Amino acid sequence: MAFETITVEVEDHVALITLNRPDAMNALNDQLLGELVTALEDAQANDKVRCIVLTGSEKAFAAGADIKMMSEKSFVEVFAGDLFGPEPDAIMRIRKPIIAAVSGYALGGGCELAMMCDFIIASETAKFGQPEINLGVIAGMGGTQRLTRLIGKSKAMDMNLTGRFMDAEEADRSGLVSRVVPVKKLREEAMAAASKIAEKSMISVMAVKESVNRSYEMPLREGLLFERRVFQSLFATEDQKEGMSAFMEKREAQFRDK
Ligand code: DAK
Repeated sequence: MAFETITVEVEDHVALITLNRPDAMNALNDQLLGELVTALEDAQANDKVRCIVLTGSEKAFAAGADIKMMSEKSFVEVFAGDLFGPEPDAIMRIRKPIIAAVSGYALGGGCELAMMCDFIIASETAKFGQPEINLGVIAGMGGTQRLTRLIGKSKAMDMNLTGRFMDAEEADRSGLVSRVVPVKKLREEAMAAASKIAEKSMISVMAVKESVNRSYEMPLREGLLFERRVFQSLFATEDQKEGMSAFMEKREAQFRDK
């Protein structure tokens, strides 16, 4: 399918999805979010794709939801039309790992989109923020929820109440991102991480994603039980036999996702 607001390239089992509304700092409108969901669902259905990288431009991952699109909307339109309701749900249903590669601004819905991904690799120029307070609203796609779980109440309150931006160094220190790399290396690092994941058994990869995500939704005791049962069930796979045999035979494992 031809997209207008994103580009998609599949390379070495990795789908690289790039947000592409350069005149609007990749602001998220209905079309962009719709195309993004389609591209992610295509990647989920494509057996050649084993990991996904979501990125923007050097200047902006995404500067938030499109303020120009939203400004004149009424409560009834936003509520009855469930503005930006279905898309986050669809993104959360993707079972393959998604890495956000963030350079420049990741603000409002842009920061929230990055947090919907499984982990964030940031460039040194990345700036995260939930500045919706400056627009007379609040975050609506996880900025008061996911951000609080990731960086704690004090910093999440600070970000959401003052609308200040957090630079890459602070985001790294706060646990919002997994690593920070030079801006010119961002895409390469994210693709390398995705390729590394693509070498693993997809069964284990999807099991990790489900298990880590459970830790946000279950009490610890239930989460630990879920993890243990998933761990035990992986002994029913050929990939477990292959992985452990390869270790003992001092060779690389050849996983077959079985
Ligand atoms: N929307 C639309 N256009 C945007 C934009 C945005 N969020 N951000 C930037 N642009 C546009 C600018 O209007 C400008 O367009 P022209 O004037 O050239 O036509 C162009 O991108 C370049 O921006 P600037 O000239 O402002 O560039 P600067 O380098 O001076 O500043 C900036 C960059 C990113 C700091 C600044 O543009 C900025 O503050 N942007 C707005 C950031 C922001 O407030 N983001 C939060 C948006 S609200 C919902 C769930 C979630 C949400 C909504 C609903 N529901 C469940 C219902 C989410 C809401 C948000 O994200």
